[in-house]
Amino acid sequence: MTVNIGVIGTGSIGSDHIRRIGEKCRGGRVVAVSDLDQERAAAIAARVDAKAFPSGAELIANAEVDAVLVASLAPTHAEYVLGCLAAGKPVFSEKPLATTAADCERVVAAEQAAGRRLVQVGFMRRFDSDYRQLKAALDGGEIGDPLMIHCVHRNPFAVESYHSEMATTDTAIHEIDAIRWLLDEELTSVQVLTPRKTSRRHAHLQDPQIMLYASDSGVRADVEVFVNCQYGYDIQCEAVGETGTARLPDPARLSVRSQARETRAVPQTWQERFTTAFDVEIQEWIDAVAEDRTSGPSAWDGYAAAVIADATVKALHSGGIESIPMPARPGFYD
Ligand code: ISE
Repeated sequence: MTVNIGVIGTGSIGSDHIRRIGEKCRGGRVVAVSDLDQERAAAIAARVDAKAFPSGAELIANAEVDAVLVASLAPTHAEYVLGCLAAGKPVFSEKPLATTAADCERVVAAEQAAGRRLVQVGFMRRFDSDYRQLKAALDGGEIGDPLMIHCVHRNPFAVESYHSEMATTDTAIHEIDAIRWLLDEELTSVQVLTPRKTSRRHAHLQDPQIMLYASDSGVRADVEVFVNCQYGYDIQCEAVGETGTARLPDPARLSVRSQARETRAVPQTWQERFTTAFDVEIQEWIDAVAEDRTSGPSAWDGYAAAVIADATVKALHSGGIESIPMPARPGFYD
């Protein structure tokens, strides 16, 4: 069966997904698109032989659309995901599932009321082969029980509209999900440290930041977010266990020795670093929709990340240690 997909939002990630569904993935095709910028939607629709819809709601309602991919602006995600649940259609929502934990809670409630899992959230680290190897090493007991996780998330520069809270909601949200997934545990408290600010930032921004988390079993995880590091897009993660450590390899790049130096390129963008992970993520989603089963990060994972993000932003402002009020996970999401 070919899954007929409607894509809401044709900005950078949305058009990237449209391209990968057409060129890289099997079993799906884009039949419908919508965007606030209707001209852009029409141009993309013409290019991929899809229909442009004036609104996301009309796209969701269209009978030809089997499943929906939401890649619009973050504050609109919840509304479209709720629309898909009401229509009984599988939906992939780019991260975040919603910009507040309260809106994520509405999605979780609506999905349970629908009686089956229809939502996958775009936490794409889980589809990266390096992260998967790290997870397998932890699950296989290769380093014994985990004690600490050290994460680094650096971007070369941040645009002026990027504000201090986005270090959590836009950037560290990836590590928040990755840490929960790697440990298979919830996070219980958070503190945010604010080092000396880089002079290479827009004046309003606290950059860098260090988030310190504790988990249910007492594992400590630290996340350095530094979004004006100048030199590249650099993602690191190391787990320290009782009998060893496991860390993400550096992305495979040619190492050149010449003129008494060794040099190796550093990726510059998230697209460059994670393009294959995105391909795998969307392929696995299409396969799951075609086979009428669930896969990948759930609406509960989206909700849990939002609860942790809310507490992290609170900790940024308070400077203290904030507890994370995580409700018990409903059996529906086991
Ligand atoms: C962006 O939204 C991403 O998801 C990137 O992975 C992250 O590095 C960046 O900081 C975010 O703004």
